[in-house]
Amino acid sequence: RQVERSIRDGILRNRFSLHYQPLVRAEDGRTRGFEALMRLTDASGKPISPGEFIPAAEDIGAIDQLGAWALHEATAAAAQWPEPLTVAVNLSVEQFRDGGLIASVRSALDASGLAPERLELEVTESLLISNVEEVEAQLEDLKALGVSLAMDDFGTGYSSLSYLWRFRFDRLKLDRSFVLAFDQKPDRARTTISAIIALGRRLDMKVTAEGVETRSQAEALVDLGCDNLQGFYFGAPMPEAQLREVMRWEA
Ligand code: G
Ligand code: G
Ligand code: MN
Ligand code: NA
Repeated sequence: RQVERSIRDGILRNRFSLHYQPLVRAEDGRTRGFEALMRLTDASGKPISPGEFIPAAEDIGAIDQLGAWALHEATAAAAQWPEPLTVAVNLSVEQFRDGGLIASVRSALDASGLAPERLELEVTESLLISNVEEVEAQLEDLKALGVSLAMDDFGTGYSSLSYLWRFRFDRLKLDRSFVLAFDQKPDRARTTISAIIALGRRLDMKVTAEGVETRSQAEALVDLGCDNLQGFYFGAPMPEAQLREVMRWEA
């Protein structure tokens, strides 16, 4: 398949990169960190959607290598940012299969010198569908390294609530469909989101709303008590060079 060729080619020719999207604090709108999002271009420089190349990379067994690269790249970048800005890296379920994940995270932390508290790892609910015990053991090992763990895209999976009690995630990232729901059924959206925030609180998790695109959405989410916000309203994913510009740091 074309996308598989682009992945193999992309690895050989360094066509993968990371973009960074700001994650802001609800109480004052200040940036507390960035989520790293993987990007790939084809030979002509045209971007290939992560929605396409991530699953393909999982299929062909390339995600371990790419995931390890992303961990190294993102931690190396974040180590240059002002403290205490954090970086979040997405992990694929596949990275929990071969047993090399913990070593890979440790190696990225060691190589970059980044304090573990400044690294956040995002996993989706699908992680907890099979091999729960094995996965949980690895999540414990990751926590023991001092990194924090976020449940991503919360509310889209099959398992949402049934697995929440099983493991102490530090953060819950509300899927952006909840934010979209504001524009359709504001009252029901409000009730649903505030119940999830209350649940998160009770389970000692911070709650991030994703996909915030408008000021009125941001205000409503702050009112409801979200801890952090992320979305195009605050900033789209951008290359590191641009991020430095936006944040006005010296290179
Ligand atoms: O980047 P985009 O904004 O289009 O992301 C699309 C999807 O790809 C999201 O579900 C995101 O979690 C996933 N994704 C982006 N970067 C990475 C990555 O580095 N590793 C993994 N496993 N998934 C990623
Ligand atoms: O699954 P995950 O949450 O890791 O994926 C993040 C994806 O969401 C990325 O593809 C990113 O480009 C996209 N994204 C980030 N902010 C917004 C937003 O405000 N609106 C929309 N529609 N997508 C967003
Ligand atoms: Mn994510
Ligand atoms: Na998400």
